[in-house]
Amino acid sequence: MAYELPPLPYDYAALEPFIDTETMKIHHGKHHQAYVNNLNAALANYPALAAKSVDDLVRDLAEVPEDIRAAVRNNGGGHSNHTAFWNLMGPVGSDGIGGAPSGAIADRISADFGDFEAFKKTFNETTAKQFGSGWGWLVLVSGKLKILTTANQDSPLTHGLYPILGNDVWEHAYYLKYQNRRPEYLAAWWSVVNWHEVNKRFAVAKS
Ligand code: MN3
Repeated sequence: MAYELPPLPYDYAALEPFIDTETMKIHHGKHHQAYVNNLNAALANYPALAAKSVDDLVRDLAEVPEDIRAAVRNNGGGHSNHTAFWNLMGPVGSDGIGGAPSGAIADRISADFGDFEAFKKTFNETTAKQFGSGWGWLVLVSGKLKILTTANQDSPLTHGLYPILGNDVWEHAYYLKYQNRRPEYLAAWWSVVNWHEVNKRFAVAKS
């Protein structure tokens, strides 16, 4: 079965004023759709691979035949990363969106980074430095939270790590509103983080 673009779990305008409507329409409807289309094209002759969940496909990237591996890495990664990304954000003003974290992830952030402000600062500084396109991630390594970045659409899943939180730092995620001011986008983005979803993903990472 072919991969499909998942519907955005909220309105395109729901992240205003932090992420603008037009950026969300292009990012979801054009960029993410292109990853899905390109992935389906790459796997057209590989039904067994196309039957996997996109996360499993990316996790088992080493098993993908070499001639389509780069296409799967970029487009499978793009599909997996963006699917997680949409769910890791939520409508401004809703319960659990933005503000300080709650639940188990709040305790673990305090334990591993001192406090939420220190964590945010480290996450923003680390992801601001990612050269060109890529992602900033929060993952669990040997029971401890770690912040890392990947280039382009590379996924932590390929490295055996489950993404708990991730932010897209490619210019297409922010250029219309923030132009080249990535640090401003990074600072504003925390206002739309969905802490319910982060806690769900933290539970998966621990399991
Ligand atoms: Mn993107």
